Order: sequence, then structure tokens, then C-alpha cells
Amino acid sequence: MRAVLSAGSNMGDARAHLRSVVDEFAGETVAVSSVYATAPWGKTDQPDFLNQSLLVDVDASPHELLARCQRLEQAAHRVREERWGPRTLDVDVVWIDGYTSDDPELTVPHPRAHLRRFVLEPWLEMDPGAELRGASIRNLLADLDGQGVRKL
Ligand code: A4P
Ligand code: MG
Repeated sequence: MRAVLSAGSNMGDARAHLRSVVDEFAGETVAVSSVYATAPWGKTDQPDFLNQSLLVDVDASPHELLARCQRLEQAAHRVREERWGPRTLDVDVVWIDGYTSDDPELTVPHPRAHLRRFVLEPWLEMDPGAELRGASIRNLLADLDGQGVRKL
């Protein structure tokens, strides 16, 4: 099963938190994006994030993949406080090939992915022909304005 994951951190050692995700999926990774410094989305009065995406090919069910992502968040001692607020590590399942779900536990594609430059830009880097909700990532990006994203 192919999937796109998006990792983000803006607390503590953000580079190390992102590395923990890359390490977890090292044997199952098709492509990994650069690390991007990104302006906070949603709640803007918080530090910039580092974001990175992975295209993985895992021998697991969608919920097993989510559980692996959540274990990584827990290992980074993530404290859930305010919505869209600062976090040590957030790992979202952005897209799964041939799979959609509106289950609140695991909504796929991620309901806000198409609005987020910090998700689409790294995805475009990994897979320039990718599509989301019937639109090319490239066109979705062209429709977004603002949202500073800088490849490091
Ligand atoms: N859940 C449902 N679908 C999914 C999915 N596709 N992937 C459920 C992951 N989780 C999914 O998640 C709450 C619940 O969503 C989980 O229990 C899971 O079962 P959460 O991560 O605890 O909630 P949250 O992160 O506080 O809220 P939300 O709305 O999910 O936040 P997001 O969407 O993850 O956004 N700005 C920049 N620049 N970079 C960022 O990385 N991240 C956020 C968080 C906001 N602004 C940002 C960034
Ligand atoms: Mg999340």
C-alpha cells in the first residue's frame, strides 16, 4: 500500500523529530522530500515549523499505518494542547493509493491537505505528477496564496 505521510514539528529538536519518522520508515520509503521551513498555518502566533513528507510503500492496513504514526508522536512526547498549536511531532496520513475514508479516526485523504502548501510543496518534490481529489498537486498549489514555505 502506497501512502504519503506529512511530518511537522515546531517544538524541541525539530530536526531530530523529523529524523525519527524517516528512520521508522527507512526500509519502506519510495521517496522522501527535503525539509522545509514553513510559516504556521491555522494558528499563526507560534514558531515556524519544519515539515517533511514521505512516500512509503508499507505492508500494513491504513489503521496500522496510522498507529505507527501515532507511536512516533508519542515517542516524541507530544503533548496535545490547543488545536493547530505548537507540537513536538505531528505525523499525518495525507493520502493512500486507492483508498478513501471519512472515518474521524482516519480521514483519507487528509481533509485539509489540499489547502496546505507545507503538505503540497514537499509532495510535488517527491512525485511531480501526483493528484489529489482529482486535481494535480501542481494546480492545487497554483490556487494557494501566501503560506511561506522554504526548502532547506
Ligand atoms: N485523524 C483523522 N484523520 C487523520 C489522518 N489522515 N492522519 C485523527 C492523522 N490523523 C488523523 O489528530 C487528531 C485525530 O485526528 C487523531 O486522533 C487521528 O485519529 P491530532 O494530530 O491530535 O490533532 P491536531 O493535530 O491537534 O489537529 P489537526 O486538525 O489534525 O491538526 P493538523 O491538521 O494535523 O494540523 N502549520 C505548519 N506550517 N506546519 C504544520 O505541520 N500543523 C498543524 C496541525 C497546524 N499548522 C501547521 C502544521
Ligand atoms: Mg495531526
